[in-house]
Amino acid sequence: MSTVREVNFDGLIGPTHNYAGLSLGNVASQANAGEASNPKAAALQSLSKMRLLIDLGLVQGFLPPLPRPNFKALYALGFGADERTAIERAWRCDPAIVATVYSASSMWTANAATVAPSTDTKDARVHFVPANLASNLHRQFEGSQTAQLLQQVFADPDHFRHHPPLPGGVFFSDEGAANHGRLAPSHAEPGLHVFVYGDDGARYPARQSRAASAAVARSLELNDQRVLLLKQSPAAIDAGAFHNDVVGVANENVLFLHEQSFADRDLALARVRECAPGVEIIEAPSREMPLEDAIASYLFNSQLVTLGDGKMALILPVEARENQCANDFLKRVLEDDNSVAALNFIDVRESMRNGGGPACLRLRVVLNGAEQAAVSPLFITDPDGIERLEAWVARHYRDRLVADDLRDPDFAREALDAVSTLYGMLGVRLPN
Ligand code: SUG
Repeated sequence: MSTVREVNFDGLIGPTHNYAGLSLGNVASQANAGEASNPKAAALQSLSKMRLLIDLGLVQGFLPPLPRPNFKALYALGFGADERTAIERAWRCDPAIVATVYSASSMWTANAATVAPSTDTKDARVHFVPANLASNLHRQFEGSQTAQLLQQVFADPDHFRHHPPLPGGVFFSDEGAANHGRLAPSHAEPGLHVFVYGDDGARYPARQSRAASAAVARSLELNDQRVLLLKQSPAAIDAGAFHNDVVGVANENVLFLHEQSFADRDLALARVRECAPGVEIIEAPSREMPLEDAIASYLFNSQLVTLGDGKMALILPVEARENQCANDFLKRVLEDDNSVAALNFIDVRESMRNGGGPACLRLRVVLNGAEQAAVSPLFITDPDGIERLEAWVARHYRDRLVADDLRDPDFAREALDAVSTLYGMLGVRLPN
């Protein structure tokens, strides 16, 4: 039996999780701006999701939250050289700036990087391009720190190759694996890399540029014949699909998606069929599943995972069960003759209210046996590890956070101390 498997690295939700309405075009982020958040519930939800995947027999990795607030950024913006002064002055200047440095957005590790397995790269190593997340201020603080974390997780240069985030800011705006899917007969075999970019024509900003997708494909050192660049539908972006993973997900030979994912649907699917022979496309037609319902339910922002028996399961947000169209469509998917054998619904409502479903919360890395052995065990968890993380959350997190709390320098210290305690407990170096 092949020892190649996909390992998911979930983002553990940090103690500053809040609803600041920072993401234009992200319907949930905009709708919940200013609401009270519950960081403790958020983190426990993310840990329950990890536990479910372990129970399903998968290897589960995680990335600890990045330290927030990001005082380095406030100092660099000229707000002063000590924590109290910097928060106070930044708040007086513009509370939105304070919100950006507090954001716990590193939880959405689908945006951490784009990853290519060693079967697909020229030097037969696993390649990582951390996303520059240039489209949003709060997210562009992540790239360099995430890169440092990934280098700790995948430290062995014989197996892993790390590239820097793309330079050039918005000219090469890259949001990582959320706009990338890999199709292959199985995880172990060479795959087709499908990069989906946005373009002009949408009311909301397209957060992945074509130039960035092409640059990521080059950096990953993929075979040109196995790269497909497809344009996202402006209608999907305008309806709230700010990342392509809001309207589709791929796993091995299966592509599960909404009819309105691509600008030119017929051409896109024809190209996919041509480049990935044997692909199984499970498509939700708009008449059965209006785009608005697809986005409200985050049906396609599910994890599609292969279980030990080779069958596939969808890990879906509970919102997909609550939405009539999504629920009916899912019932049909289960009854039809296709690879999806099971549905698992999970509650990640705290993240969902910022536009982050199950698929946003994980970075997928396909690894062979030797590569799995080379991954730092500090970042792989099991039921006991989950319990330790839950105890840490219970000890350090608040169960209510509102915008005004962010101006309190004591809360800033509390959050930073909690995260450095965690890094100390795990034996992981804090990124700077
Ligand atoms: O980048 N929300 C994130 C959600 C990311 C979801 N990821 C994927 N689809 N893969 C974003 O828009 C909202 C933060 C706030 O408003 O406080 C936010 O950043």
